Amino acid sequence: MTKVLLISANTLRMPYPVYPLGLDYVVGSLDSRYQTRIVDLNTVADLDDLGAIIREFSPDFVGVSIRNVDNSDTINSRAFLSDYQNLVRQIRKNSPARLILGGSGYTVFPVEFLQALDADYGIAGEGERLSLLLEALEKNESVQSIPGIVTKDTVTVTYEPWDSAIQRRFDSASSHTGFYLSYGGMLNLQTKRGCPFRCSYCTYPHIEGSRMRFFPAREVALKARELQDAGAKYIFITDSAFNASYDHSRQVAEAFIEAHVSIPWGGFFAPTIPPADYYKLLADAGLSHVEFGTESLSDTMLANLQKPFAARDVFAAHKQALKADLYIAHYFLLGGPGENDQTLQDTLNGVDTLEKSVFVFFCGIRIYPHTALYEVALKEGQISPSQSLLQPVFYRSPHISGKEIMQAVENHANGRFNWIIGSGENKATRALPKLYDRGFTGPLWEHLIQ
Ligand code: B12
Ligand code: SF4
Repeated sequence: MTKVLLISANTLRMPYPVYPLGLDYVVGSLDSRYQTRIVDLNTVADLDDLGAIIREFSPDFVGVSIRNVDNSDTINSRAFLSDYQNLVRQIRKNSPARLILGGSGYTVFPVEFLQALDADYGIAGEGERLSLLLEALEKNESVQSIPGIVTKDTVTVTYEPWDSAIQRRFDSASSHTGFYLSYGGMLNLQTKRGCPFRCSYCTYPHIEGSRMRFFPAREVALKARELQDAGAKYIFITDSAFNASYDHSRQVAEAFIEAHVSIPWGGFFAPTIPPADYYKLLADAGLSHVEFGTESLSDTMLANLQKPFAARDVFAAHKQALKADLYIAHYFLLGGPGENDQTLQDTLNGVDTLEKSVFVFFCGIRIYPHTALYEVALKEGQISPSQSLLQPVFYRSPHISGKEIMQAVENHANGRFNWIIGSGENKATRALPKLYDRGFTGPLWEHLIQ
């Protein structure tokens, strides 16, 4: 039997450790000819420990899931390439297996990562294609024609959504499931893939595709029940924007009610104008936390960022979510093309009118390939065509500096606890690990709402 070891390389614990959902799908795509094992680095003491696991399992193939490239935060930027290099060194030292990379972070920089980690293969996009890659390798066939496959000779990568079967294999008895259940109790769930919007800085349509592919609502609800029955205390829906289809998200909520899903859940939402009573129905189905990707409250900036809504829509969505008694967070991305004193002021003044919410501000926007922002940055000479963006590079508005933006936000926040600046090294989020240790569950930002 061919043995496949899959390693989740993500050990970031801010804002909290994230269950390696992608690997459930990768394992689910491999049939019984393969003996698979998932190792989550969050559950391994150190790299020596990992070395022992690798030697004992003796895999034919090792897959490494690369989720985070960096923490996308200008204020306290952290990149993870050197950690991945150490990991790969340890794998190579303990196994002659062929090394295959994949994951959402990997998909943004497939050729760069393959080279930097000297891996044998990579799969950009959906990992369900691992089955095709392994089959071709075992039969000594060429792998070049499989979409998304990266080899040492690849210069450009083809991206194609996976339209065949998608199956998640969730193992409630695995040690990593136990880890997430005991640390915050949060597991995660996907209801569809793809985002139809085209926000200028965003990688999601590139990672998942821009065509939405829906999972049947009943199947999603049964999976939610499986997570709940395994002991989950909270479910995060990982869709790029859960409400990108109001119809499908409503069907999922109705299916949750039918399947008696009783634990709270949350996810990312676009603050577009919802149909009447949309948030009420979702709240009745257990939705407790809404995370709006608002980004700005200046209509000029919303247009520049190609957001699919205007400031007035944000206020309407907020009002309806508030009426449904939901916990609300708004995320802001400041410093994009055209940001200036006035647009910033419009945003900060607008934020003051949003009641009972948490506001998270990122001051500076990470530039990723395959985005409209990349083209703007190139045109403005902020980056060059040959420049690698694997180490974080942030867009700088010509009209206002990152420092000035941060200062203005800090001044305006005036110490309010529900105004969080940056990704998680501030006072409020430093307290999170202690709360999880004490048995608190879910994302916990609701405790900051004033
Ligand atoms: C949901 C989400 C979150 C949620 C997660 C909640 C939860 N409990 O699950 C929250 C809000 C907490 C979050 C936080 C962060 N996130 Co986030 N998040 C996402 C999002 C939208 C979806 C991830 C997901 O679960 N997808 C669903 C699963 C099924 O897909 P997948 O993991 O990609 O797996 C598929 C493929 O990648 C592949 N695959 C995966 N592994 C492997 C392995 C092999 C060997 C192979 C072959 C294939 C393969 O196959 C899978 C099935 O097709 C992505 C963007 C996106 N659309 O992908 C960003 C994303 C992963 N996040 C990102 C970042 C940066 C962060 C933060 C660092 C942000 C911050 N500063 O706080 C933190 C880090 C948190 C942590 N502890 O790691 C980046 C990572 C890339 C980068 N720039 O570094 C992404 C890609 C968004 C972006 N900006 O581009 N995030
Ligand atoms: S920011 Fe959100 S809505 Fe916009 S393209 Fe990305 S995932 Fe879609």
